[in-house]
Amino acid sequence: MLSTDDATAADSTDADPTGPAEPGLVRILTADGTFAPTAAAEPYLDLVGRLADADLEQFYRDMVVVRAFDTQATNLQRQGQLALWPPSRGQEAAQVGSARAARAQDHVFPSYREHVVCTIRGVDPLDIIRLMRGMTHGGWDPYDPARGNTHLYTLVLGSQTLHATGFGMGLVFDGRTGTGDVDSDEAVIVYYGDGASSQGDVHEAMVFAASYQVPQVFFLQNNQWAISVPVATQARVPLVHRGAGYGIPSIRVDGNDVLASYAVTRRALDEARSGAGPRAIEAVTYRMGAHTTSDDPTKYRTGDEEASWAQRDPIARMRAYLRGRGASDAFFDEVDAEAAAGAASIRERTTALGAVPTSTMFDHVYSEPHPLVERQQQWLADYEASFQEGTR
Ligand SMILES: Cc1ncc(C[n+]2csc(CCOP(=O)(O)OP(=O)(O)O)c2C)c(N)n1
Repeated sequence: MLSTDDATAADSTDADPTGPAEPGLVRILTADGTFAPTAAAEPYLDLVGRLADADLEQFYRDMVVVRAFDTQATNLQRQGQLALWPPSRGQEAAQVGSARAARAQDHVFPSYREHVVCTIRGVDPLDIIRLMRGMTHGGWDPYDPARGNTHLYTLVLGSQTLHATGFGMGLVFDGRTGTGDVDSDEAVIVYYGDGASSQGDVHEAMVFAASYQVPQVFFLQNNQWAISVPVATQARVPLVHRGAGYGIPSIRVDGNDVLASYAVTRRALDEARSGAGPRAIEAVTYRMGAHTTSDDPTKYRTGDEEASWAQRDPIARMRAYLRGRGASDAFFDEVDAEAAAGAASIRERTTALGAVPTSTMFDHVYSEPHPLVERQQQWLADYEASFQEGTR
C-alpha cells in the first residue's frame, strides 16, 4: 500500500521536470516518477491509496508486456506477416490505467489501438494479430464474458462511441445499471482519439448519452496527432471542455501517468454505474510511434517534439516510482523476461498461422448467399488457378 509519507508528499508541488501542470490536470506521478500529486489529483488520492503493491506491479507489468508485443507486431508487419499495425507505444499508461479500472461486468468499446485494453479483458493477442493479418473481419466474440465483454476494433472513426451509447441505453432500459449494487450494475467505456473527437458521431453519442443518462465513460486519448493533423487544428479549446456543452462532467488527466489514469477512470465508471450519467475523460498522452505502419511521422513532426515526449515515457515513470518504493532488480528482470517470452510466442504463433485463403474475403459480405458474390468468388478462383503450372 502507499504510505502516509507518500500522501504527505501530495501537497508539495504541481511541478514536473518536463513543465508545469496546467490547472485542472490530474497527475499523481511526475515524469521522473516522483509522487507529487497536482491539486486536481487530491480528490483521487484515497482511490490510489487503496492500491496494493501487487496492483502497482501489475500496472507496470501490463505496460512492459504490451510494449514488447507492440514492437513485435510492428516487426512482423515489416516482415510481411501482417497487412497493417497501429502501434500503441507511448499510450500504455492511459490504456492500462483505464482498463484496470473497469469491472468485469462492464462493456468495453475500443477504437483500433487499444491492444492492452483488449488483452487485460481476456482477448488473446493472437486474435488482434489475426485481424491485422487480414484473416478475420472481427476477431473475437464481443459478448463473451471470458473476453471481458470487449467489443470489436472499429476503423470507422468515432462510430464506436455511438455503438457504446446505444448499448448503454439498453442497459438503462433493461434495468441493468443504477440499482445501487456495485457488483452487478454495468457501465460502458468507449475509447476514441483527438481526431475522432471531430466526428459527428461522437457529438451525437454525447447528446444521447447525456439525454438518457447512459452509464458511459467517454475515454479520449489525446495523443496529439490525427495522422498528420495536430490536435490544435481539431479544437480551439482543450478537448476536455467539450463535454460541458452536453452536460457531461469531464476531467483532464495526464495520460502518461498510470496511477492518475486508473484513478479518474475508476471514479468515472463508479459514478456512471451508480446512475449519475455519463462522464468524459481527456487523457493527455503521445503517440510515440507512427500512426500505423503505413505512416512516416518524420514528414510532419519534429525530432525535438518526439524527444520531449520521450522524457515523459509512461513506462520509465512507473519504473522509477516502483524503484523508489524498493522494487527489486529481480522483479524488473522477471517482467522483462515475461515480456520477451510473450513477444517470442506471438512471433511463433503468427508465423504458424499460414496463408490466408483469398476466398475468405467474400465471407460475411451478406448473411445469405448472393449470386453476384458467388460469381466474383468463382472468377477469383479461376484467376488464381490460371497461375498453376502448365495453365498459363
Ligand atoms: C470516418 C473516418 N474518417 C477518416 C478515417 C481515416 N483515418 C483513420 S485514422 C485517422 C486519424 C485518427 O486520429 P485520432 O482519432 O486522433 O486517433 P489515433 O489514430 O491518433 O489514435 C483518420 C483520419 C477513418 N478511418 N474513418
